[in-house]
Amino acid sequence: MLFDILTLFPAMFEGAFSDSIIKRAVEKGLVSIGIRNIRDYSSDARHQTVDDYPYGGDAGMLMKPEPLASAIAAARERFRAIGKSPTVVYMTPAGRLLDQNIVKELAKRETLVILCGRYKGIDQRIIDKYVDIEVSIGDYVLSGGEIPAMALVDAVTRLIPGVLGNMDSAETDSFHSGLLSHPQYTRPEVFEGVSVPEVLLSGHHANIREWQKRKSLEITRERRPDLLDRHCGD
Ligand code: 9WO
Repeated sequence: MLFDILTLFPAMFEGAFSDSIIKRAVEKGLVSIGIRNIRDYSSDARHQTVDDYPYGGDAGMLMKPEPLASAIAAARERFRAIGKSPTVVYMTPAGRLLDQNIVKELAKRETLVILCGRYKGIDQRIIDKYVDIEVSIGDYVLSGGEIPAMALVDAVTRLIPGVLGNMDSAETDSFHSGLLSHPQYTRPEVFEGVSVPEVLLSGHHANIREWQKRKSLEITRERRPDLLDRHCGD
């Protein structure tokens, strides 16, 4: 899986991908993450201008189309050189709400260019001409698309075969089955007077699996009944 992230704040990503799973995936050669500073693609050598006032007189500034188009072209060229045609993702509150199905789809694409907007957004002509999918991580406005981009890279990377030591972990991740996760416990057996559910101590795997599935369904029905409509019920 190859990522190319376009941002005005490359330093934001230094810590984000130094964690165990993503760092290990990069070290294993399963994932490559390029971070590209959009400002480097400004034609204005002196001021490296990347924003301008919006037509129509609205408040705020927009990201200019030229630096974005140049940065996208550079990312595309990186991938063209290895025979790949990347999917361009724009992180925006106006995008499709990210769910595990979209994550699975994007994980199949092999090469992703992720565009992180700032200011009040980007020139619409960039979206119309270059963006394949607009993605939101929730109905709120952040300062930019960088944090959503980190979330997307993390979620997609987890699905790349070989990234998680035990693929079963991804298989049993919340949402992988389409349901919320069952309650989970670890040692000590009694904590502040509360014991771990007996069934989990029984060693009876069939009963444990049945309890976990029942709890997942209960929690999902209570908190996210909308997910039950989509759950295949397997
Ligand atoms: C900024 C602004 C300033 C003055 C008046 C209105 C304004 N709207 C915005 C704005 O929406 N800025 C966004 C910043 C533009 C796109 C990049 N930014 C962003 C992405 N904020 N939050 C996201 C995001 C992306 C994905 N999922 C959730 C939030």
